[in-house]
Amino acid sequence: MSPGIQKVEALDEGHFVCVKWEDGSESSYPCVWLRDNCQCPLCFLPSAGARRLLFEDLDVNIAVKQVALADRKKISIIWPDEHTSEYEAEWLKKRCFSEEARAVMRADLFLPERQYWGSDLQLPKIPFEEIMYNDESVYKWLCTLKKVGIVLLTGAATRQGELIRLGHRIGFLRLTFYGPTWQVQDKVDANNVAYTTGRLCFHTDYPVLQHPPGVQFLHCIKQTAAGGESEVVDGFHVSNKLKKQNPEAYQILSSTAVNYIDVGVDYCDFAVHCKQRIIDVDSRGQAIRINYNNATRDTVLDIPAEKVRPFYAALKEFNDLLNSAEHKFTYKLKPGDIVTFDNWRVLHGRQSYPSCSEVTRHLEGAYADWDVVMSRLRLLRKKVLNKD
Ligand code: OGA
Ligand code: NM2
Ligand code: ZN
Ligand code: ZN
Repeated sequence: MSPGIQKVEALDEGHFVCVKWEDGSESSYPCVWLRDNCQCPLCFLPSAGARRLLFEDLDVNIAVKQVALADRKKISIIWPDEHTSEYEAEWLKKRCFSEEARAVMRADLFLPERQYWGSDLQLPKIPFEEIMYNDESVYKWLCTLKKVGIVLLTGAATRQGELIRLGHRIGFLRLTFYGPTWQVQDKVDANNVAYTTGRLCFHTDYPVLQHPPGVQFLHCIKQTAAGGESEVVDGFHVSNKLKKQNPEAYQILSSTAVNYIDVGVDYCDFAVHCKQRIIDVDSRGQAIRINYNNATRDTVLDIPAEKVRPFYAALKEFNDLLNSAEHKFTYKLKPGDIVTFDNWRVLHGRQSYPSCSEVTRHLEGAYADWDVVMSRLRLLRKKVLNKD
């Protein structure tokens, strides 16, 4: 419950409304924002939870004509054209513009909390069947996936189709050129290096797509006796290390646009090209997505010749850090295991295994988008914790 309102007044010639709360704190709201967010049925469509007011009809220099405290839980504003708006105390409190209040709202909406890990990873595990019938378990799964970046689901059936069931628990899977789900096994004339018995060094999947899949699922249906072990590394943790140890390498990898290419036929024929920074950063220089697959990195490298060697040197530094014993975690999937991980953060690889005329190793894979996963997480949080 938010505190009631003690006092409300217009400041700065009506350009701000200052709310004094009963707990003694104060919040100041710009009038242009208040007018823009009028909640009346003319300005807002509750059934869509969306603004009806057109930007054309918003005066960005608007000032209040009159502001009043309707009761301790509501203020009302009369605008120069006599339009009237009401705002609830709780609604206002949540949208306070102070640094602290914005940080609370940000955390609530986007769950930015991360637990970094290295070889010490305690791989979180949840029984697959729990995910199938228990919403609380799905909530726990998705929260851990967001925070840690990897969760192992155990005890699924050892047949194709389990990832489709898992997808239904979130909403829907992400379709790509490799199909709604895809089969990782040794194939003749493989259209991807993943479909061989070769070692895969640390990579994120599908950096050739402009918006690479946020979440990846790999369901082990059959596992080879020799080889085929999995490796994972926390790409954000390693990026932070690189930034400290070798700021120049970090600068190069977070600014150089690298070409990726994928041409072939699978679900349908494709010719995909894209440019990505290997360490994608936000406006504050924080890593937000790793885009690195050495197999699909193009032969075309669109940078001046003198920048080529420094680029390779920087990538070597990053690749070495990824592979350091301190950072990587090794495990072997068992039939019935489904590893689920943040494909924007966690790089994965596998050891090679002997090739054989029979299929000795078979994983079914699928992708989901973070938008879909976070949406389900928010809905389940509301349901499980019974809050909004
Ligand atoms: C892939 C992949 C891992 C494995 O298919 O992209 O990384 O263990 N597979 O086969
Ligand atoms: N597969 C596993 O970036 C990539 O090519 C990753 C994708 C073939 C769907 C591999
Ligand atoms: Zn209105
Ligand atoms: Zn992969």
